Amino acid sequence: MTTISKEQSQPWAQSGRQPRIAIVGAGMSGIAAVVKLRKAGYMDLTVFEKEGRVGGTWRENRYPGLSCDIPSYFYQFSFEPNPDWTHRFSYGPEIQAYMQRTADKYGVTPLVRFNTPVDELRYEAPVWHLTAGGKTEVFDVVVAATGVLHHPSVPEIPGLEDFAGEKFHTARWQDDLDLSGKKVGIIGTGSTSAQIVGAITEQVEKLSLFQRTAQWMHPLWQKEYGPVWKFLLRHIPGLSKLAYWGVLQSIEQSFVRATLGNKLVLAYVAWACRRNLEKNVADPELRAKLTPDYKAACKRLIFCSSFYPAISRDNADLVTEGIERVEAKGIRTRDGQLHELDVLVLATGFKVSNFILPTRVIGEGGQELGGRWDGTPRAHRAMSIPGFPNFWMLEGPTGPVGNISLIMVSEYQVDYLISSLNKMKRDGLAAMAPKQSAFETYNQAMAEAVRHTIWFTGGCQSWYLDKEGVPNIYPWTPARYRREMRNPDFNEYRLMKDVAEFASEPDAIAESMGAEQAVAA
Ligand code: N01
Repeated sequence: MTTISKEQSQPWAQSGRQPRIAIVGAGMSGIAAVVKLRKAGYMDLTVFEKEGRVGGTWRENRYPGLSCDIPSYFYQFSFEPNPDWTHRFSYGPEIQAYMQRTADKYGVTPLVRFNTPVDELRYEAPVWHLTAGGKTEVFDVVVAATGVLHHPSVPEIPGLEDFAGEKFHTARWQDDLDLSGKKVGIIGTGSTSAQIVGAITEQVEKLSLFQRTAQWMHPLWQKEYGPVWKFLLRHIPGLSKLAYWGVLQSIEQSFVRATLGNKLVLAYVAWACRRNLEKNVADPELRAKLTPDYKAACKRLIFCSSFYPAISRDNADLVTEGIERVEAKGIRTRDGQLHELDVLVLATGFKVSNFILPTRVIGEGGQELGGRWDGTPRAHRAMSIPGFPNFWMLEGPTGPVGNISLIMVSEYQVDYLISSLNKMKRDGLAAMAPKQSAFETYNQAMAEAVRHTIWFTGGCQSWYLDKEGVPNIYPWTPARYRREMRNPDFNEYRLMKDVAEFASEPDAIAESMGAEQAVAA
């Protein structure tokens, strides 16, 4: 622990100074946080970024075919409408350029300490001690904007280390690798894999796709935007907003309803996916292998029009026999066959239970976040955790992450954070954290409601499920989440004026740690 002066530990809302806010991560939610916090008058901001550029997922993912399956006019910041999107569904490099441009334009970039991963966050009421790059500093508020899909999940397949060719995870794409004339193997059949298969099959000598589970796919209605439309967007006031709102409504009324269990929309999605498969895969044997045995939209629905034509090509092989092991020359499947490969791509997804971990986060009473979660991360309204005062997450556990714009979700969450800071300022609070009881009520209601969603009833395994097999995802409509984020109920929080007094109350600490943990302690 660093020794700090009395002035440094004086609650910001009682001393009239600005709160020192640390934002961990300079991806899209970190950028949104800086822009909106500054607009709201919170100016003392420091962003810690583990890599050398802003952009988060769009900086890390550079694989061929990378695109966003959420329409461009909806996958943008509300404060930075872009009339120049070239396509209805933007390609990765264009989104990354937009992130960089926005960060530069709004003065985010100079606030970022690049190549500075945060090692530890320790709460010493009422401030956080943040250790990064061997240095410990004090902050009043910490905002974890670390994203969900950023820790590559590398499968434990025997022999993986023995492979003699190039081998990498999709989020670690080798930029200078020429795939022409190569035998390429891809393990995994999620959204990432579908986009890569669609993009590279034509150029490689042979593409072997190792499928453990077939996926339902909806066509992606891609379209290039012409100059007239871009001119209108630029010059007609409100047209950009209308486009944003139009897409929001169409998604909320269609795919969102499907995932939440609306039978009619689900029937449409199932029909559209089946028709997509039948129309685009002529070979009945291949079609059978590509037909999932669970309901459409149970896994994160894939939107892709290039996959079926690519996997139907003569140089593509869909391997459904299980993987026995990896060898120096390729992959041996359980039927004894060796699939020779020059390049092995792991499209095996991400460790989705980590969020800010493995950063050590230590809250009240010395409790560690990793231990508290124990592989089953939960949060109050996807943003805060009992026992971790003045600590907020963007895109934290239990948030709405299924088939909608995460930029929109992050912006709602930043608005909620600002309302909370304003409350602290108004009431001269030293700290706030959700009550254990409010956290439990929220999570129990969620656990009940999520059982009616297709993620639970659809009969599949997916990254939405936690280690208990329960979807860790917001089970109501995004419109409801929007209302909740706009109207915080501060009765759900412990609002602390005098932290020293609070810390000496055993009952309060027990509540903050959760009853069982406190008993064990
Ligand atoms: O990862 P995934 P992803 N042996 O977890 C397989 C977002 N995204 O990177 O289904 C063999 O979906 C696994 O098999 P199974 C989007 O939210 C968005 O593709 O578990 N196979 C599965 O097929 C998406 O949902 C866009 O049986 C193994 C695959 O690997 C999320 O990112 C674009 C295995 C992992 O699929 C993640 O997508 C791209 C093993 N040991 C991604 N382990 C947009 O357009 C795993 N698999 C916005």
